[in-house]
Amino acid sequence: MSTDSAPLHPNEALKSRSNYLRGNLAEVIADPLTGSIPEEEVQLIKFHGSYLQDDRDVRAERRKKKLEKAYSFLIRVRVPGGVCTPDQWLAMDTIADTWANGSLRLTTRQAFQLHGVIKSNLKTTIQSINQALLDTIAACGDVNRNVMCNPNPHLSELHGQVLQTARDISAHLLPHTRAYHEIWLDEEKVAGGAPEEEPIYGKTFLPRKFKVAIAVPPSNDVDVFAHDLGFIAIADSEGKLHGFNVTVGGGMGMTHGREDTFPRVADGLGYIPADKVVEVAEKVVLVQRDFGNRSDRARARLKYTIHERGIDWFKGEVEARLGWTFEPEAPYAFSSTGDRYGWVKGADGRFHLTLFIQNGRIKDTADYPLKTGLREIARIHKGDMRLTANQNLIIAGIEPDDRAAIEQLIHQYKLYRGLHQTGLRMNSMACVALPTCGLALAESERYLPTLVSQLEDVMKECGMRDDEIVIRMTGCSNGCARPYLAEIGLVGKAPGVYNVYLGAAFNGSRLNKLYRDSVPQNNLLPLISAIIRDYSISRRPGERFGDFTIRSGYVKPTRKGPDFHDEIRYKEYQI
Ligand code: SRM
Ligand code: SF4
Repeated sequence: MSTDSAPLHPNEALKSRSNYLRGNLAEVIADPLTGSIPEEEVQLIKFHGSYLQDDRDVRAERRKKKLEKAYSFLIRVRVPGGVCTPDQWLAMDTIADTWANGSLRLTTRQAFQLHGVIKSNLKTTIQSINQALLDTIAACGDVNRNVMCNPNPHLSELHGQVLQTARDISAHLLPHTRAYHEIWLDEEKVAGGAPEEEPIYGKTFLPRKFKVAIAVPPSNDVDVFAHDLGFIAIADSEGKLHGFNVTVGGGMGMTHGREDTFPRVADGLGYIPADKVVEVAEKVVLVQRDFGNRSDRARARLKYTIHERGIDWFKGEVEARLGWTFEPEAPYAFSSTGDRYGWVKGADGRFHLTLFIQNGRIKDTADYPLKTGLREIARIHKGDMRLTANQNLIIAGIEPDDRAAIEQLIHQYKLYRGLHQTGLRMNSMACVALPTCGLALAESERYLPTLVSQLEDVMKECGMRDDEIVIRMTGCSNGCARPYLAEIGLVGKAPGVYNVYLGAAFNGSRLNKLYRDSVPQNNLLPLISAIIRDYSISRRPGERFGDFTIRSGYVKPTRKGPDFHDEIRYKEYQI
C-alpha cells in the first residue's frame, strides 16, 4: 500500500509478476549466447545477492571494436554481524581465485564481495559459497540487508548477546521464497507451483532496500544513525545486555541536483527490553512496507516516510502494531565511529587483533602479500574472523598459546602494515566505484589512497601524524562509504571532480555539509591542506576536526536531513 497517488514505479509490477523472485532467471543464466541477462532479470538477481556489471575500463575500446561489453557479476555474501569461521574465510579466498577476479572485498556492511564472476560461472560460484555455509540471499534488493553489529569481541558477554541479536533479526527478516534454492542450489520446485507464503514482505517486497545495525556504546563503529533501523545496546550494572534504544529513519543516499533527496541521521523511538528486538524490527519493516513510497525510488527509503509523516506518526503506527509503547530512551554516549586497532586481551583471556585493511580490499601485491598472509593465518587460527563496518578485519579469539604463531605470520607476510598507518589513513574509507560500479561518476577506491598519502605529508609536517580525522570518499552521491558522516567527505561528481563536505561529528551523530562544489581532483590537496594547517594552529584542546570546521565558519552545522542542502542555497546567494 502506498498513499502516493503517482503511478507505481515499474519495479513494483516486475516484483509482483516475478513469482516470488523467480522470473526467467534460471533460463537466462543458462543462455550461453551472451554474458549479460535481460533488464527484468538484472533487477531480480539483486534479491539473490548479485549485480550485473561490466568492466568500465575497457568499455570504450570494446564499443569501438563493436564487441559486447565485458560483462561479469558482483556477488555479495551475507555475513550477519560480520563474523565468519577461518574455514569460511579459506573458502572465500579460494572462490575469489577460482571464479572471481582474485581479490576479496570486505564491504562497509561487514559482508564479502566478489567481483568479475562471469555468467557461466555464476551458479557454481554461488553453490561454492553455500557449501561453505554462507549465502547470498537478500544481500541486495528491496529487502532487509546484511544486519550489522559491533564486532569487538573483547566486550565478551555483551558482544556475544548483541551478535546473537543481529543473527536473530537477520534470520527473521529473510525472505521465505524458495526461489534462491531452486535457481542456484537445484532444489525441487515448489510442488505444482503452489502459492508461497511471504508473510513479512508480500509479493512486492519492500519499496526499497532496508538496513539494520546494532551499536554497542561507546563505539558507533556501525554508524547506527545511518540506518533505516538502529539498535543501541544498553548494558545493566553487570555489563550484560539489558535492552536497546531504537532509532529509525537514517540513510545516506541522495541524488546530485535533487534537493528533495538527502542523507539523514536517524530519530530515536525510545527504549525496549532486549527480548522485544525482533518483534520491533518486524513491525518497523511492516510500517515501511505499507507506507513507503513505491512511485519514486529516489524517495522510497524509510527516512523519507518519516520525514514526510513525522516521527510521532511513525512511532504511533509501530506501537499500534506492537500493542505496547516504547519506554523513554536510556542514557548512552558514543565516542567514535572508528575501529580499535592492534592487539587487545578479552575478559576471557583470549587475544584479538584488529588490522587496518585499506578500503577492505584483500589482494596480494608484489611487496604486500596480504591475501596470502591472511590465508596462512586462517589455516592455523582456531577463533573466528570478524569483518568490521569500517572495512577492516579482526582476527578474534586467539588462545594465549597460539599468539606467537599468529605473530610470526603477521611478521612474515608484513601484515604489521595494517597496524602502523597514520591516524588519517586508519580512519579512511572508500567505496568500490570504478571500474566495476555502474553508477560511479569518479574514482574512489583507486584514488583515495593516493590523496591520503599526499595529505599525510601535510599532517606530519603539522605534527599530527597520529591525529585521527575521518575521511571518506565515494565515486557518486549514493553514499556507500557513508561519506556524509565523515569529517572530510569527498563525493564524486564527474571524472576527476569531487564535492567536498565538512563538519560531521567524529562520533557519527551529525552529518557534514557541502563546503565546495565540483572541485577538480588536482585542487583537493591545496584546498584540504589549508584547512588542516589552520586546524593544527587554531584548534582548541581536544577539539575534533569536524567541530573545528564548524566553529571556524568553513561550514554551518547540519541539524537534520533537509538542511544538509542549506549551504548550497547560501553559496548561490553569495554568488
Ligand atoms: Fe552501496 C548501490 C557498493 C554500502 C548506498 N552499492 C551500490 C552498487 C550495488 C551499485 C549498483 O547499484 O549498481 C555498488 C556496487 C559497486 C561494486 O562494484 O562493488 C554498491 N555499497 C556498495 C559497497 C560494496 C561499498 C563498499 O565499498 O563497501 C557496500 C556493500 C554493503 C553490503 O555489504 O551490503 C555498500 N551502499 C552502502 C552503504 C553504506 C551502508 O549501508 O552502511 C550505503 C549508504 C547507506 C544507505 O543505504 O543509505 C549505500 N548503494 C547505496 C545506494 C543509494 C541508496 C539510496 O537510498 O539512495 C545505491 C544505489 C541504489 O540503491 O539505487 C547503492
Ligand atoms: Fe558505486 Fe556510488 Fe556506491 Fe561508490 S557510492 S560504490 S560509486 S554506487
